Amino acid sequence: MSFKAKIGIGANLGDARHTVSLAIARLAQLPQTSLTAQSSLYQTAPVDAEGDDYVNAVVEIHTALTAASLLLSLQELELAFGRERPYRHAPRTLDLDLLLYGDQQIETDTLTVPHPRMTERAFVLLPLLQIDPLVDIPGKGPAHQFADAVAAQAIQQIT
Ligand code: A4P
Ligand code: MG
Repeated sequence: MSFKAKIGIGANLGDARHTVSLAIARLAQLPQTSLTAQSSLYQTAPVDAEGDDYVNAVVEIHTALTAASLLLSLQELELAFGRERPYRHAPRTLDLDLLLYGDQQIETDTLTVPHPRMTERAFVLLPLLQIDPLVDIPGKGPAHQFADAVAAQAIQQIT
């Protein structure tokens, strides 16, 4: 069985634009997985965080990996890009968030899906709506209804 998943990508250390592009290529190479859509890259002001502007993007994959093993693969990729975790919301070379996994709602010690803060963030919502304008957030409804509330957040399409 295969699931459609959406992954949020963010970086604000080093050559963030290059990192995000490489990360998308690496996601396409995950086992039992194909990349089915990718948003533009966006330059975004940090939200609840410090440091330089971020580069953000969202991709869609079809995958036979379980949500748990997909999360492990995302964390391995973060480490491969030199991610360190000195403190919460610290600047990061690469952050990969599992936003949506099929129509599932998941709540474990290590994984919450849909990603709990995705509806409050332009850097997630705008790229997500770019690749899937009618996307539904399980438990919350159509994603587009949250776009107005984040309209004041600074975000600029760069590719
Ligand atoms: N975890 C639980 N659910 C998930 C999920 N759906 N996807 C757990 C990924 N991880 C999930 O994450 C901490 C723990 O969350 C993991 O161990 C995993 O088991 P983390 O990546 O180590 O820490 P973090 O990213 O610093 O914290 P968090 O809470 O994930 O932060 P957010 O909400 O991801 O926010 N501003 C702009 N402009 N662009 C950004 O990309 N990103 C953040 C991080 C803040 N501000 C930003 C951006
Ligand atoms: Mg994260």
